[in-house]
Amino acid sequence: MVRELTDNYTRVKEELFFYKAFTAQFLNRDMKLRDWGGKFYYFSSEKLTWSSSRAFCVSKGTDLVTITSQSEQMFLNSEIKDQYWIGLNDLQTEGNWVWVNNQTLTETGVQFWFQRVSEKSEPDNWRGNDANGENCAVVTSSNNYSWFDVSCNFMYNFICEKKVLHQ
Ligand SMILES: [Ca+2]
Ligand SMILES: [Ca+2]
Repeated sequence: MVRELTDNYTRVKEELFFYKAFTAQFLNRDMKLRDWGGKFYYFSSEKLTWSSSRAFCVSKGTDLVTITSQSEQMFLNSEIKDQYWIGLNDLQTEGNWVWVNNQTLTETGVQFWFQRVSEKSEPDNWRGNDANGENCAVVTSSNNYSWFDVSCNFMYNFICEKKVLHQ
């Protein structure tokens, strides 16, 4: 009973902290805060580079979103329009995609890269826009909410996620 109350208290406290972190600065802006699957999400109204997006999330006690199930991907799809940064990158080692919490795609067991029939599918590390290739991932509503690797220097909206420790 006491344990349960403590957990509930911690969860409510974390939720308040999450909402306060974002609303303090962005009241009246076109941003979205959502509560799903026991986690909290912030859908930005501003567009930033991947690393600036991540820094922003971290400054609010969150991180860029990690997508660890098909149902989570579908929830995000229902909330977005155009491209949003997600916490997936191969900045450290080309072709080795990892989430910001260091989980690999093998560990999470789900991936939603855009597939092409007769050409190379995503991620393709295309160098047409950036000599460094493409090392950061977006989820995009066009192309059936698939993931694309793109230049980390592009400016996109982004999704922050707060994991809740006590559920
Ligand atoms: Ca790459
Ligand atoms: Ca690409």
